[in-house]
Amino acid sequence: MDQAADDWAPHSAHWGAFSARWNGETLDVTPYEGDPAPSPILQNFTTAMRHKARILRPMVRKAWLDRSARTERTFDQEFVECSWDRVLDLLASELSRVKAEHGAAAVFGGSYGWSSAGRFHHAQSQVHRFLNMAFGGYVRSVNSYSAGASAVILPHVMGGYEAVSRHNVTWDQIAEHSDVVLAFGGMALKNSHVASGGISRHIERDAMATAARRGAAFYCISPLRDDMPADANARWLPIKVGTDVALMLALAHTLLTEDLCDKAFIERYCTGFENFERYLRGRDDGTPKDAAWAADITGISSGTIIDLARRLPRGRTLIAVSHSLQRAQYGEQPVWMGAVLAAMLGQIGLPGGGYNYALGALGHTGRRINAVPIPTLSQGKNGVSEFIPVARVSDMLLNPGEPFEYNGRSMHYPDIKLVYWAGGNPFHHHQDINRMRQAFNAPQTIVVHESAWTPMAKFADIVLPATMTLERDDIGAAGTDPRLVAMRRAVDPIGEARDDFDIFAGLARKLGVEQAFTEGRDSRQWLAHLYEPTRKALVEAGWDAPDFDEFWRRGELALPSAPDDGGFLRAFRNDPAANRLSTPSGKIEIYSKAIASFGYDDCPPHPAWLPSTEPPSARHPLTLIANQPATRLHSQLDFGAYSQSSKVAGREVVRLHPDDAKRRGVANGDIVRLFNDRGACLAAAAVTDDVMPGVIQLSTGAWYDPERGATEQPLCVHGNPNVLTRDIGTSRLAQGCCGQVTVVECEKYEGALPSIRAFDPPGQR
Ligand SMILES: Nc1nc2c(c(=O)[nH]1)N[C@H]1C(S)=C(S)[C@@H](COP(=O)(O)OP(=O)(O)OC[C@H]3O[C@@H](n4cnc5c(=O)[nH]c(N)nc54)[C@H](O)[C@@H]3O)O[C@H]1N2
Ligand SMILES: Nc1nc2c(c(=O)[nH]1)N[C@H]1C(S)=C(S)[C@@H](COP(=O)(O)OP(=O)(O)OC[C@H]3O[C@@H](n4cnc5c(=O)[nH]c(N)nc54)[C@H](O)[C@@H]3O)O[C@H]1N2
Ligand SMILES: [Mo]
Repeated sequence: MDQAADDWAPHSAHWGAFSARWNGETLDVTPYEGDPAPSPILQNFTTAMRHKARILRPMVRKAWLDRSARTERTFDQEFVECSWDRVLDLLASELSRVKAEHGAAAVFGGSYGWSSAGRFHHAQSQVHRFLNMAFGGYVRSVNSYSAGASAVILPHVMGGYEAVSRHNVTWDQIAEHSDVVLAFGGMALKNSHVASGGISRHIERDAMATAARRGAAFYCISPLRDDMPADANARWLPIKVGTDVALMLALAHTLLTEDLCDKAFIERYCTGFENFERYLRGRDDGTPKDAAWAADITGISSGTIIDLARRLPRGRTLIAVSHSLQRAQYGEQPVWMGAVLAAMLGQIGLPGGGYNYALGALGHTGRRINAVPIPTLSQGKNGVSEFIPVARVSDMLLNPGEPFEYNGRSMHYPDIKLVYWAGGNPFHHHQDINRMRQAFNAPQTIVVHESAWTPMAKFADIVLPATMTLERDDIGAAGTDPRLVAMRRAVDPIGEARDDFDIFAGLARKLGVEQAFTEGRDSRQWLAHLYEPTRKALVEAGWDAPDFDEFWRRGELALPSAPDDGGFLRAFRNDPAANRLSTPSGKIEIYSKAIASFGYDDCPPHPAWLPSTEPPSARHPLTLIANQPATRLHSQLDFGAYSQSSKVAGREVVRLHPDDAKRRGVANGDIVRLFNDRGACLAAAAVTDDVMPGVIQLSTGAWYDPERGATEQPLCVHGNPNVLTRDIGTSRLAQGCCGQVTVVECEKYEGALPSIRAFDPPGQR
C-alpha cells in the first residue's frame, strides 16, 4: 500500500486482518481482501474508538489516595483525576514500598488475558517484561483458561500439547481424506473466527463444505445444534452436558467386544491398555461400560452408540475434542479418553484421521505452521519462582500461605499485597464473581492498564489509560498465519491514553531503570528490531525478505509455511523407536504410572467416568452452558456495534428449549432471572429447539453490571454468567477452570428493569 492510499490503514485483530479509515466520528472497516470468510466481529471497532466507556486520563481511587480507614472496593467508588507525572510518581513509590516491605513475591503479575493482536504492544508481554526487567520479578500464573486441564494431561498421555492441538491434522487433510469426524463439543465457526495474533484467512467453512460434498460425515456431539456450521451438513447427537466420557467409553467397549479395535496399534504405540481394559469390561466394579450403561448417562440410545461405533473403523476417522469439554470438573478425563478412543481405532498420525484436540476451537488449529519465526518480545527472566495455576487466583488471594496440590506437587499460596493487571479482564474471565470480589478486596493495591472502563478497571486503585490497537503502530503475526501485517495507526489516541510500552518506560524511568526496560529503543525502533529475526529467516529460506521500511510501506508480507506433514504424531507413527513421545514410556499412555503415583482420586491413572459433584437438582434443574460469544472476543468491545446489535433490551441473550420455557411461562424476548446459590443475573430469553431440553445457554462477555446496594450477591443486570459458575479446579492434577458448565434455575423477571450502567465511567471528582 503506498502513501497515497494511506487513509486506509492496514491493521489486524485477533478476529481478522482488515483496513481501517477514520471518518472523523466512526471507523470504516473493510476486511482483508484475501479472507474467504471474514468475521463480523470486526464491526465492533466502528463505534468503539470514541465510546463513553473509553478511559481518558489516569485515575486513582479516592479512598486509596486518602489512605484513610481501609475501605472495601466497590464498583461505584469515586476516582480522582491525576496527571501522568503524579500518577507515575505514586505508582513508583508504591511499587518500591511493597518490594522493600514484602519483596517481589508479594506482587501478582500473572495478568492473564488476551490483550490485542500486535506482537509488540501486547499488554501481557509488556507487563511481564516490565516486572522482570525493572522490578525483580513477580508471582506468575501457568496454563490458561482455554486449556487448563488439557495442557497438563496431554503431556502425561501424549508427551506434549502442541503436537496434538496445533501441528497435526489440517483442514486440507479433512477436505481430502476424512470419512467420519466425531466433533465432541462441535466446531462452531464463531470460534475459529478468532486466533491470537491475528488471522488473514478463515478456511474452516470451505474445508468442511468440501469434505461434506465428498461424503464425509460430521457428527456434532453437543448440547447445541449450531455448534457445527450448516456447511458441514452434520448429524446432531445431543448429549447431556459433561457426559462425553461415558459415550466415548461405550464406543470403546463396542470396539473391544466386537473385535473392531486395532490391537496391533495398541501393542506397538501404547502402554497400559490392560489396566484400562479391566475397567472398561467392569472386571473390578462389576459395571461394563457398554452402550446400555452409557445410554442412561448420556441420553443417547444404545442402538445409536453401537451403530456409531461400528462405523468408526470402516474409513478414515477423526476424533476431535473441543476445549469446552475440559473447562469443567474432571475436565482431564474427556481429553484423555478421546486419545484412547482414537488409539483403539489405530489411525493416529494418518492424514485426516486419529486424534486432534481443540480442532476448530480457534483459528490456529488445522493449519500449516509458519516455516519462519514471527516477531516476539522477550520477557526477560523472572526472579520469583512462585506461581499458581491461572484459575486459582481467588484461592490465592483469599488463602495466603495455604497448601494446594498441582500436578504431583504440594505447594503453598503466596501472600500477595499488590496486583498488577494489563490486557485482561478477570471480572469477565474468572468464575464465581461474588467470591472473586471478596478475593480482590484482599490486596493492598490493584493497578490496571485498560483502554476502557471494564469492571476490572472500576475495581482498581490506580487506573492507567492505555491506547487501543488502532491508535498505535504494531506488527500482527501468528505462528499459523502465513502473513505478517503492518498494523498502522488509524486514529489518534483518545484523551491522554498512552501505549502500555510508554507507560512502563515512564515508570521504569521513575524507578531509575529505564535503560534495562527499553534497551534504549523507542516503539518504532522496537518494531524494526522485532522484525529482524523474521527477515533473517526469510533470507535464509530464499524468500522475499524486504527491509523493515519496505515491509511497512507494503503493509503486509507473505510468510512460507512448513509442509503439511502431520507433525510429530506422523513421525511417531512412521518410526516409534526413533521418534519416541516425551512420555515416560515414549508411547501413548493409556495408563499413567506417574499419575498413579500422585494418588489423586479426582484424576485416576487411566481415563474414567467421574460424574460432576454438582448435578442438576430439583432446585437447580437446568444445566447452563457458558460458552464463547459469537459477537465478540470474550468481553472485548462489548460496547461495540456488532455486540450491541445482538442484545435485547440491552441484555445478553440466553437460549433455552421450548419445553423448558413453557414450563416456566417464559416467552421469546422476556427478561429472565438466572440464579443458583452463588449469584444471579438477568438476560433476555430466546426460545429455540437448537438447544436440547434441560440445557440453557448464556455466552460469556457481557460486562459485569452489579445492581447497586450492599448485598453479598448483587444481581448482575446485564447477563454475565460468571456470577453463577463454580470456582473449583478441574482436579488436583491440573487445577484448570470449570467455567463452561454450571447448574441454575430460570424464572421470568417481573420486577422493574434496572438500567444498564456497565459502560458508564465511574463516579469522578
Ligand atoms: N464461564 C466462563 N468463563 C470463561 C470462559 C468460559 O468458557 N466460560 N472462557 C475462558 C477463556 S477460554 C478465556 S481465554 C478467558 C478470556 O479472558 P480475558 O482474556 O481476560 O478476556 P478479554 O475480554 O479478551 O480481556 C482482554 C482485556 O484486555 C483489554 N485490552 C485490549 N487491548 C489492550 C491493550 O493494548 N492494553 C491494555 N492495557 N489492555 C488491552 C481489553 O479491553 C479487555 O478488557 O475467559 C475465560 N472465562
Ligand atoms: N467468537 C469467539 N470465538 C472464540 C472466542 C470468543 O470469545 N469469541 N474465544 C476463543 C478462546 S480464548 C477459546 S479458548 C476457544 C474456546 O473454544 P471452546 O471451549 O471449544 O468454545 P465454547 O464456545 O466455549 O464451547 C464450544 C461448545 O462446546 C459445547 N459444550 C459445552 N459443554 C459440553 C459438554 O459437556 N459436552 C459436549 N459434547 N459439548 C459441550 C457447547 O455447546 C459450546 O457451544 O474459543 C475461541 N473462539
Ligand atoms: Mo481461551
